[in-house]
Amino acid sequence: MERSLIILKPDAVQRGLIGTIIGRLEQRGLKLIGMKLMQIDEELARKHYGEHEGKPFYSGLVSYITSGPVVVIAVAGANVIEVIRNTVGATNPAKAAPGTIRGDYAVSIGRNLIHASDKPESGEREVQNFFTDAELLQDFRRDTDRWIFEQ
Ligand code: IDP
Ligand code: MG
Repeated sequence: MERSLIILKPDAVQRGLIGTIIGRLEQRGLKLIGMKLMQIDEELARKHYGEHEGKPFYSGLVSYITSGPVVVIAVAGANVIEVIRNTVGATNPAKAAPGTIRGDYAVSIGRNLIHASDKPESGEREVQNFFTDAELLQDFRRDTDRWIFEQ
């Protein structure tokens, strides 16, 4: 079972898009197992975006992600990494397909609304960076699962 971390970035919160974006994730059929509103501090931001250290956009990225409250969400299920990345759309919203979250609600790469883990190992690491085990309802039964996954 894969796990993925989603972050509704500060621009999503400021623009009042929390409900809209979570609605899209729910409608896709994703099972949310953890969710909270928080402000990311610089230490956590640097840990989360460690792979980008040294790139020209890194300091702007750390300022952006720490600039205001975010909503962090953990998702569990088969293939959730691929499914969520496709729902989120390309990193640069100018190139993201219509119908994706970034393609429908954003225009600029430095304000692209949402983070989603890019591979299963990052999903695991990122979920553990943001949630304690006690905050995750990993095993709750969802009655609609049999209508979303072939059993
Ligand atoms: P991803 O969020 O689609 O996985 P990454 O390449 O992992 O994209 O980049 C992480 C984040 O860094 C992006 O979501 C975006 O917020 C920011 N970013 C990436 N490239 C640029 C850039 O060229 N200019 C400004 N910000 C960027
Ligand atoms: Mg990434």
